[in-house]
Amino acid sequence: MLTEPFKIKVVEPIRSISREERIQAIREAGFNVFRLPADKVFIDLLTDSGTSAMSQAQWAGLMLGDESYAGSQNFFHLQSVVREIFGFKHVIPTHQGRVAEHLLFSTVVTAGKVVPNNIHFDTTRANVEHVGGRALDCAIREAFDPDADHPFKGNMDLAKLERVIHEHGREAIPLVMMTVTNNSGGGQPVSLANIRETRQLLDRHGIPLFLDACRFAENCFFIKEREPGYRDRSVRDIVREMFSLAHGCTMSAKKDGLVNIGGFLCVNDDALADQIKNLLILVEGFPTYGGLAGRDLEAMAIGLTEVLDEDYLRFRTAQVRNLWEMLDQAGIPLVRPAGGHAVYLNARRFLPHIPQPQFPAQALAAALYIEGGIRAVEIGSLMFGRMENGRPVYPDLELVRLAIPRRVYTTQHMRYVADSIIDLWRRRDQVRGLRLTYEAPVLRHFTARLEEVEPSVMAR
Ligand code: P71
Repeated sequence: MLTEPFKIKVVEPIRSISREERIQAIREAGFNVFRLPADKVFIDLLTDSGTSAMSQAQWAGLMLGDESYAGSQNFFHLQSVVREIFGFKHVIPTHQGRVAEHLLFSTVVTAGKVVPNNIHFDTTRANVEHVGGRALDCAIREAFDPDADHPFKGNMDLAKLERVIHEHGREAIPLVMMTVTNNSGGGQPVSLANIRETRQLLDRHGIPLFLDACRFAENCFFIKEREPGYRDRSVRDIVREMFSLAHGCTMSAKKDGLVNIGGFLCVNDDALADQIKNLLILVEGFPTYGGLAGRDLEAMAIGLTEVLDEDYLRFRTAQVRNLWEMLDQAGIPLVRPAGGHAVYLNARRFLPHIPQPQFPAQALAAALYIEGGIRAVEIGSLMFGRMENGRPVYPDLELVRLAIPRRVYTTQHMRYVADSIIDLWRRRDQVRGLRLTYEAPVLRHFTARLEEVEPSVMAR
């Protein structure tokens, strides 16, 4: 059902600036959309993270903030909600997802260890590598092929995972992660059957399984729609079953927690929880607030409950699918099928004249900004390209992600986005490649500066 199951109470004006102003802005930003001031963006699809509209209940919840340093009531509310939804014993709040990753990996990963995942997201990979570990991607073959259709394209390739275990040995693998939905591979879901089989395989080797849970509700809604045997089960039930298969999870509540800031880490193991809490106190805060205000904990507790509303999830996934369908009908190359939180353009096929060393996906993101004031994000060579033994290595996928913030944009906004992309598609041969003029040693895509390899026709 494509009709929003909410109405609008508070309005945030947005403004479209002229094409000339946009060209000026993207040049000043070094062709990096992260460096654009947000008021120069018309439709902001940079991320679905921390960009949700909160509900009236969440805004009211802010007034219930108990800002006690220790033992805030909002923590106990959050703890009970998380325990009930996910079923884990220890709930450790953090101010966002990557801190949960950092705490977990600094506790269990040491130099030379290996952490497999279906596909690591950039912060997950960076946090594994930061402590000297190796982050390996073990998703099924289809996950790396934008054109392959598969209902659970986020699934783990069990044969690949088993090979990794044999090659490196059980002792080298402190845990295995699974990202639901698989963000770097197109926001594609993982099936419950696949999680169950992964757990069985890991049990045989005594390796714990952790879920990267950011988009757990969207993943579980896809399970209800697509996986045999789950149509009549509630999403809440499916979530409980999914997390019963894991030893813990990391969560960025900025996605399916429907909040602007927040996250947590869950584990069942008492000793591990103690170690993590001690580190939390050092870097983030006391374990009953974890870097957040009491009011933020309250909003998170309420958001986690609201996200399980199936009318909301039906609308949410339909809105993303609708944008995907408008683009697909126009012949635009996309990752198939539509993801849970985003539509991904296949930049290699959109701009076949731009070679990978010239960052085709970044060039497409910049061109889309110039075209419609739309800000999307590159998930390609800028984010994941790296040097290995003095040679550049490029990722398989060269994507531009149009992430849809939750409960923020209307169906008409999505029509505008589709029309802008279709206009750009007709003039795609005018887009030029980019080269780096500045890059940071890690997570370079956030701050990189680039320039066009030759003067663009777009700019005229
Ligand atoms: C997303 C983000 C946020 C982001 C990160 C990097 C560049 C642009 C935007 C964050 C995730 C994620 C997964 C699967 C952990 C995190 C970290 N995603 N796992 O997709 O997608 O969470 O941002 O709260 O620290 O735009 P955090």
